Amino acid sequence: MTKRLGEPPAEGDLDRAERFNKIQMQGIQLWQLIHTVQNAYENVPFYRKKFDEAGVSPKDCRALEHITRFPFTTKDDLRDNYPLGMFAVPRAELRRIHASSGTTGQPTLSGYTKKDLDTWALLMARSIRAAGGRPGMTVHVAYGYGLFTGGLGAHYGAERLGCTVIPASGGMTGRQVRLIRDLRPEVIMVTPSYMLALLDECDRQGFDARQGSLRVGMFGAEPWTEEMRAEIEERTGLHAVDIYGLSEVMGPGVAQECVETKDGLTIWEDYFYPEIIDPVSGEVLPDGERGELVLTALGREAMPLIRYRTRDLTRLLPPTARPACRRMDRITGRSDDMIVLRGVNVFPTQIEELLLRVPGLAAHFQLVLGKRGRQDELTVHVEARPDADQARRAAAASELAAAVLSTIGVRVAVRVSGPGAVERSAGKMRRVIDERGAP
Ligand code: DLL
Repeated sequence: MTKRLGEPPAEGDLDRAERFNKIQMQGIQLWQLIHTVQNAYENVPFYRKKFDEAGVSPKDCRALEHITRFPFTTKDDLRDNYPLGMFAVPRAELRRIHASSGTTGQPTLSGYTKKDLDTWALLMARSIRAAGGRPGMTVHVAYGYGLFTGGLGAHYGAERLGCTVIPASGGMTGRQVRLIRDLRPEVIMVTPSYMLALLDECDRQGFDARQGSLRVGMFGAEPWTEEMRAEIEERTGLHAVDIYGLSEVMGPGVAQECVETKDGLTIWEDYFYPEIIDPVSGEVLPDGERGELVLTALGREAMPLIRYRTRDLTRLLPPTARPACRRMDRITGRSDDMIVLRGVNVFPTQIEELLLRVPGLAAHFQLVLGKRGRQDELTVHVEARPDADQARRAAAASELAAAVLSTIGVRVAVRVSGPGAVERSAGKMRRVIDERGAP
């Protein structure tokens, strides 16, 4: 499909950092890094101990490449220091706390000072503008509001840009579609999987989204593929762009795909310093190589995070739309989402990519891990498109199984069900269901 690219923002509307050259960017990054490392060492006992144990101190950070002298921070560190141990400011200076629940139930918290919230709104406004949003437009926010950073992050960014916000949050799908029909937003911000649920609801209401008002969709918070982009753009006529972030380092708005290039996520490097490491050895890899993304939040007051291991797998790419901001490729998955099936690594995104190429299959799917005898077995549970008859469904099941075998190299079972059979989620979709029980 040929890509219909959108208009970039006018040069004069960009933030200064979006126009920086590499030297200017590196200057800002170093200045911010030095202050962040100092803030962490002086105000967070966890970091003081960790740096002391590693034999490093803020004096060792005089150039950007010195960052590799400092130890990584992990999700376990955040859990171990729950609730307030990672914060560098007295509690009274915190203006907000978000939480991410994770899979283990032990939450990790993320705290913000007034300045941190201001930076976040600035970066979200920048992201919405990079996606094609403009002051005066209406933005429908269907990311969840609450402890999750998606809703409030999007909300304050859209207000900062000068947009009208519809704080729909997740759920009540029928009402959301009515609001979209009545209020005619140009921009929608939502997880890609919930966008599909909204589109199915549009079909149920007999509303053709292509004839509607939406021009831009900002999709993130979970992995998705180029095939999903094509599917959503085809059904809506909007520009579907990727947005990335995580609550630990801020929330949405760490990186944003620019609508004029649609070639991966531009990292807002004036506030985040990215590295890619080998997830096993921890060795830093050169730009272009795939590995785990590590982020340092630059200039964050309440919760300085040094070299945070995101567990997200991607690679760094040279700048395109903004001269001094490198890009990151789509996230292929998280290291903890990876299924190892009879020795072969399988990511849900690989399955999504393949199934969307099979005629008759819809984008709603889950991967169910079970056991047959002593062997693990993976079943792809996927819905048929409403117009696919029994014969097409059966053919689609074999086509998908064959495609998985030839591209990923592993045998899977495929169950094709009727429309509506796969669980819907109003936020992040749970792609993998493990039914193997305790070993
Ligand atoms: O998901 C923040 C967010 C909200 C991002 C809305 C974008 C839009 P957490 O709940 O802390 O924060 O989850 C962060 O979600 O480490 C990735 O694994 C995944 N993720 C976020 N954006 C993307 C994306 C929010 N564009 C975790 N593509 C991250 C793939 C993503 N995965």
